[in-house]
Amino acid sequence: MNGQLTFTMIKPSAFEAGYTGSILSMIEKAGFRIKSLKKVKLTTSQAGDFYEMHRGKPFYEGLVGFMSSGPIVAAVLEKENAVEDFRLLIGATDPANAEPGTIRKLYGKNMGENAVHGSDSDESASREAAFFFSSLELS
Ligand code: IDP
Ligand code: MG
Repeated sequence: MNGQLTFTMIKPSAFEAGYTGSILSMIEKAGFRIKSLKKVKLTTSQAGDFYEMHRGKPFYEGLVGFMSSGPIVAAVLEKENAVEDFRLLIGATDPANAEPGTIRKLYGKNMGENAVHGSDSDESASREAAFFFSSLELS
């Protein structure tokens, strides 16, 4: 059975552009409930740890620099089949390849500044939620 939770971040460029309200509205309209929510600014070290699995890839340094360049909004979302349904809602990693009507198509600029993060598995969702939120904030 697929899990009920996923984790998302509104990335610095989308936050800075003032898309937070519109993106959260799209998420709620798509049937996700916001379980936990906060605005934070990551240090480069924290962003580096969050994206640990990408360490060594050509885009890693740029990704870490970008994700620590300004505030982000982190959230845990609840819905049946959350991980898969949320990936459909956000669209492909590169906004240019994302389906019309998806969050990345609407609010992403390019492959790096693609508006939002979405967990890729139930295991990632658990790890990522615990990275940002205490057990009290997740209850
Ligand atoms: P995902 O966010 O769609 O799961 P991942 O492959 O997990 O994509 O990559 C994490 C993030 O790293 C992407 O959302 C994007 O911001 C950035 N990224 C991935 N591949 C590239 C690339 O080829 N160039 C620039 N940035 C990239
Ligand atoms: Mg990913």
